[in-house]
Amino acid sequence: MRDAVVLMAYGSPERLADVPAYYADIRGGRPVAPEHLADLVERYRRLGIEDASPLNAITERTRSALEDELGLPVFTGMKHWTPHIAEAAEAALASGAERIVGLVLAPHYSMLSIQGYREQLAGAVADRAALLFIESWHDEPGFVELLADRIRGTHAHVVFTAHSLPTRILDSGDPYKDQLLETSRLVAEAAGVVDWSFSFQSESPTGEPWLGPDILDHLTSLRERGIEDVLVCPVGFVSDHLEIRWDIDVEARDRAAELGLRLERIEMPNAGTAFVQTLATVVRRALRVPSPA
Ligand code: FEC
Repeated sequence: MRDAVVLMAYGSPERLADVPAYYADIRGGRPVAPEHLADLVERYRRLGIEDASPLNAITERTRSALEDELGLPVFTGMKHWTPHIAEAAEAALASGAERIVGLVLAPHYSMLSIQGYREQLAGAVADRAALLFIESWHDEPGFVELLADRIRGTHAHVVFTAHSLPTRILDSGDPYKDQLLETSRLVAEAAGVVDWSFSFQSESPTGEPWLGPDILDHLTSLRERGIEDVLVCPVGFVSDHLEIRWDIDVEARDRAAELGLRLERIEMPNAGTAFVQTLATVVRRALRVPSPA
């Protein structure tokens, strides 16, 4: 059997001029308010994407390291930008793959996130190879241990975070929130941290209710409880990208400063060796190939 991996990520614009098309893709044909677009362009400008697009660069480093680790071809597919998931699927098929493992660089399943990756990949593969799609890896021991290492020994109150989603996901029994709380609990237990909480981040202005509490409100509540030091541990993301480098490093930090709170965040997994080895373990399990001793 010839195997290949399609490694999927959200995708990020390379240039400020790409932002309108990128945002339109995220909105999936629904209208974009001009003020929201202007705000997004400004966030990307302040992130400096014309010089370096962090998410795309980190995803390429992860892809290359995973390919070396597995000894299998790995192709990158982006949900909302280039190279698209369909292009990665074609490249995997062109490499002769009879089985394709689909792995998303997001650990938690939701019908509003991972399901979209699955539909794009399955549609592109179109039964031309067997598809082994990994739905979630939120409790993978290597991932839990890696995050536990980042918070072990802290004296700060640990706030685990993840991208919010519209509350309507709860009506259909979506496992997203439960999986997020499960990861947070496992990480805290592994690190021996008892002083922790969870909040959402990065809510989008779509006009419907989103899961809360949002981290900015949550910081206010923590300060009211007398907490002075916070360590943010984003469990729902794995890379330094807009949602980390803006929403946490700028917005949450500014709010913390206003409140007189000290706020730090953990170093993200990015393309680190232990993280790539964890991803390789997840892929090998899907292929039923034993991991090296
Ligand atoms: O660095 C970058 O350029 C990209 C960072 C980025 C990541 C990311 C991950 C997730 N999102 C999820 C859900 C939603 C929903 C909407 C939504 C909107 C945006 C916008 C930008 C954006 N997201 Fe994102 N997301 C990233 C970036 N996201 C930019 C649009 C402007 C804004 O709201 O700031 C609302 C869509 C709509 O309008 O209907 C829902 C989820 C994740 C984590 C899983 C994953 O990575 O796929 C869930 C990274």
